[in-house]
Amino acid sequence: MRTIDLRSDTVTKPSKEMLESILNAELGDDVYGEDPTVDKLEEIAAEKMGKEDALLVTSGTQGNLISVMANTNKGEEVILDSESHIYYYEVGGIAAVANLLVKLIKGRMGVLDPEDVEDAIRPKNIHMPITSLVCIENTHNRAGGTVWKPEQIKAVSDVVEDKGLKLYMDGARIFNSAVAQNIDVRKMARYVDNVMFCLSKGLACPVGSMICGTEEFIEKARKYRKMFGGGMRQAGIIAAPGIIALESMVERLKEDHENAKILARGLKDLNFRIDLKRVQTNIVVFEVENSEKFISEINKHGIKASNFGKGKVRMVTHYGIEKEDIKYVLDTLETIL
Ligand code: TLP
Repeated sequence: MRTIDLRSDTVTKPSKEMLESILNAELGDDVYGEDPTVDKLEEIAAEKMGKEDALLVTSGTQGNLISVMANTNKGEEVILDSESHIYYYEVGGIAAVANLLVKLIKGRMGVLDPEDVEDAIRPKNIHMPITSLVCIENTHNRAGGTVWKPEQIKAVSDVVEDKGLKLYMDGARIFNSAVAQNIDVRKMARYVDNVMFCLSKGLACPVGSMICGTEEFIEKARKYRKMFGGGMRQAGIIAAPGIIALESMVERLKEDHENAKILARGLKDLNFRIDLKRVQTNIVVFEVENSEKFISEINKHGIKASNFGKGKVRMVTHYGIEKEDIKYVLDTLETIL
């Protein structure tokens, strides 16, 4: 029986071209700043985001933690969406490691209202912590892969700038957002001080994420990366597929988005509760009576999905998932029902 793994786009396997690039990569010790392949990847990433500099990190979680710390001082407060990955899925690192307070606000389909952001910023008052950072997530994972439009980022950025804070974007899937809106990723990145994106999700790399920002920010980030054990030696073996990803895996995200839409419409036709407005990229979230039971049932047919809690199931389309796989999933669900 074949397996169709829709738990996440993190399950993607590298392409043949990526594997070959690893064999041919020019390597050096990146802690000494001597790996030319890492240097090249960092240059490309910075250029794509329209930022001065970039840094290869081990994972999105590490990139978020490093970035949050490089933007703040201990004891300060960070404004976050209540369903954000940083708050929800990163083991509380923002409190346990970064020693920051979090102020949660509720976004609408993953997008924060600038007025809510403004209201959440602490006034200057001797008794209060200092608000120093606002984080946004684009695409927003728990909202169902929803995108932030450039003007929505700008509106939050205007508030943040006015109050002298920093704006950070967890752009783990920023290229999905750009491709879905048919815009250059820089149109979004320009309004944030710094941004993280993942190579290891829809772009199909085996490992790695990038953080991008000013030279000063990246210098601080590099120090934190070392502190967290993320200084890697011949990291060119990770960077080489990253270069391929940025050069040739971005446009194909369209296929994942198309497959997600086919899947979502098929689920709706099968009478699953699903909000089609949220299916904007490669994530499909829908409701079932008992998500645990549902997932174990589909597992028997070789289909894997994630339990999103409260009767919600998440399926993510990605490199390696074809239209016929989506058809198989829908046919199988029809039979099970
Ligand atoms: N998300 C994973 C799981 O952790 C839930 C997934 O399967 O979607 N930001 C966002 C928005 C993410 O979705 C993720 C991964 C991360 C950061 C963390 O990236 P990694 O997994 O590389 O640490």
